Amino acid sequence: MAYETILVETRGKVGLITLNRPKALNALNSALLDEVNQALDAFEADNGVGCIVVTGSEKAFAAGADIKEMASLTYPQIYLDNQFGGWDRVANRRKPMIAAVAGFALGGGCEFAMMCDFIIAADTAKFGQPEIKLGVMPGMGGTQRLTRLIGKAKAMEMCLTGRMMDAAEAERSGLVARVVPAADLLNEALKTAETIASMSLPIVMMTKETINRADEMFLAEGIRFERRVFHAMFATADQKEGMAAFVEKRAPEFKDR
Ligand code: CO8
Repeated sequence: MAYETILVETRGKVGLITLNRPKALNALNSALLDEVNQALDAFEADNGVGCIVVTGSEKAFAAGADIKEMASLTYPQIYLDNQFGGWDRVANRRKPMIAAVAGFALGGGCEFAMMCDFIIAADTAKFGQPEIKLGVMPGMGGTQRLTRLIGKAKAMEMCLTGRMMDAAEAERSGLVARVVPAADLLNEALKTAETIASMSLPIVMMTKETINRADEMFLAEGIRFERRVFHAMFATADQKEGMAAFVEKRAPEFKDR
């Protein structure tokens, strides 16, 4: 499959998507969105892939939705086309996704990173929701996801002023899981993804689905959902294997696919 706006490869059990519009700092246009979804469709259909990493360049993960593509759209056009509705498909993937972010993650770029299950950031990363400066606001989930991740005070300040947050502040605020030296970013993200991909795939996917309930449900309902899924895990061979391996002091061999 030949892609024009992204590079796609598989490294062991990890699917890697590299955003590749260097002249536009990886601005997210419709072609890129379509290609990201095609690549994710293929990774999700491939039982050999256990985790997905999305990354950009040294200078930019992505500098936002493509402003040039959007600038002249009218309200009826953007509404009728459901502009960027395809991002909901990106956000609702079932396999785990890690964003490996160096440089700018602005506007839709920050929102794309937050759609992933967690972010590993290079010490060069800069996060921001500068849409207010363009006379709009975040439109790919940023008002909701950023607020849940870093809290109302910081989310309000960032969305209302458009200021950027560096990697250290992003880690302190809970936006990113971990900050690593820029030179190590891809290796660290791939290593983390390999660790996840070495686990039982169905158990990983059930865990992801259940953690996401924390955002979508009230606490009591979320805890009930967690218990149901936990019980269901005992119907898998991987649960039997994982616990038997611990008791027998050996490494588990997960096979459910
Ligand atoms: N869209 C299109 N092109 C872009 C974008 C973008 N978001 N960002 C950068 N580019 C282009 C520049 O126009 C420039 O192109 P050219 O060489 O043809 O002039 C090239 O990339 C390099 O950029 P700069 O020369 O500006 O590079 P600098 O290093 O000087 O600056 C910055 C880097 C600070 C990142 C700067 O490029 C910038 O401020 N970019 C815009 C950031 C921004 O405002 N992002 C938010 C976009 S809006 C958005 O994401 C809304 C999402 C929700 C939509 C939902 C719809 C339903």
